[in-house]
Amino acid sequence: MKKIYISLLILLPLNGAFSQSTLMIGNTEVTIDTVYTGLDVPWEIQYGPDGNLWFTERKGLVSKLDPVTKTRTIVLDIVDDVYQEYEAGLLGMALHPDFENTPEVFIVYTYGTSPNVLEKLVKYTYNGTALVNPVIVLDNITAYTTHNGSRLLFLPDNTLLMSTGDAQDQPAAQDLSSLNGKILRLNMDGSIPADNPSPTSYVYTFGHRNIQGLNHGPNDRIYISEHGPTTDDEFQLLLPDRNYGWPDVEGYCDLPAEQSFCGQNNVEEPLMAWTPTIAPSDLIYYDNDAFPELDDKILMTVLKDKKVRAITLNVPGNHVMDEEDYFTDMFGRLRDIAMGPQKELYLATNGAEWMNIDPNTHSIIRITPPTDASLGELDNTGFQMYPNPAKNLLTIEVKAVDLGSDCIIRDLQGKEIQQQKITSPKFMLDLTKLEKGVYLVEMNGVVQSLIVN
Ligand SMILES: [Ca+2]
Repeated sequence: MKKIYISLLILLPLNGAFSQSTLMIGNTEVTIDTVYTGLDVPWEIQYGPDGNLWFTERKGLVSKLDPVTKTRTIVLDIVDDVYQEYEAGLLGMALHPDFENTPEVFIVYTYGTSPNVLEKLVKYTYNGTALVNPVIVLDNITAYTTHNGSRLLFLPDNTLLMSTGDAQDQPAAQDLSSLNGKILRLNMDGSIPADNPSPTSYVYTFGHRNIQGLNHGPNDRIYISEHGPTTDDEFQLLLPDRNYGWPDVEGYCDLPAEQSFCGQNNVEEPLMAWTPTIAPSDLIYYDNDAFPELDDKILMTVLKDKKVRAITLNVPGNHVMDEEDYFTDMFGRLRDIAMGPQKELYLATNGAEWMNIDPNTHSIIRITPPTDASLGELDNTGFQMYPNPAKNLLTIEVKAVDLGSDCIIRDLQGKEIQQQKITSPKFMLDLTKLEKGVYLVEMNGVVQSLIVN
């Protein structure tokens, strides 16, 4: 694959936010652009069969976003009904598996008033412009300001999995009569599937703390990610009727008390446990050779460590062979990931901090792998800069026409960080005062993105 230095032939976008650039990922040049920004904690994103990107915002909005025109339409506003504080709010969403014929959307949100916060799963119908006719599928689940799970996933048999958190009541995770600290399996009408581990219980798996990732992997397997306490975030293979250990086991069954508990309680150990914690969130299985670095890997968004972790599994899918990190510190905290029909990736970014300080850093970012056609169209216009990513020093080579103009470095909001007059066709920039992250380098109307690490 041919390597092209310059790639960014764009003007600054209207709102000053990160617009479009390209980036080498290994040997693959991908295009990166912001599909939408200025959001308030986009939590769940899913590419719909209608060609729109559907997403929730935690304060209580469901939107669909046309990824071509970048037009956002709010289809549900339940801000007044949602209890939103800290991690609670409108969280998970799943479109009906046959959405084109049955346009139903399932969402999970917290409601009530503190300290009596509850969580419910509600089904809406999309009438072409809005979500209407709410039907409660399951409610009165204990919730809290933190640890509310809420990922949804349809299985091939049209039953629905829903993760619930322990809602800070740790023993509930081992209590099979509680709906907390579980993955529940339901029929779409809220009834209990006859082939659940117990035909009288929603409980599918138990011993969970706070599952934030839930999705299909290769070979009909299902994988989850889960937040540990101060240690032991986990990546797990989901098997029905298994105990995942919390709060008696953290991470692997490695301490003496854990080994004893695991031996007696049918505990499924994680495939990976991460200490220090990274705060894993949702995941997808990527299966396309357009992006060979990511092909055949589980891609898991990571909040605290602000990256995508690519996990390589063995063929049976029960052992992690390798882990690699991508997009580290580029977009802030990463909450969710989705894939579109061109095998492009969408990331929901959640700012720089746990608290939602600056909603303008909450965005949906697109990463598009190359096609032969798009590679052929790229042109070597403008200036060259290298290395990229850069650490302390950046070398820039410009064309004669650029001499005398200004070289400006901006942040992704378009704010000017650094500026200098171009007096030489080749010069160096000192980057030691810049924080790690993505910047825009602008010269004579041409803008390129720069990663500082
Ligand atoms: Ca352990």
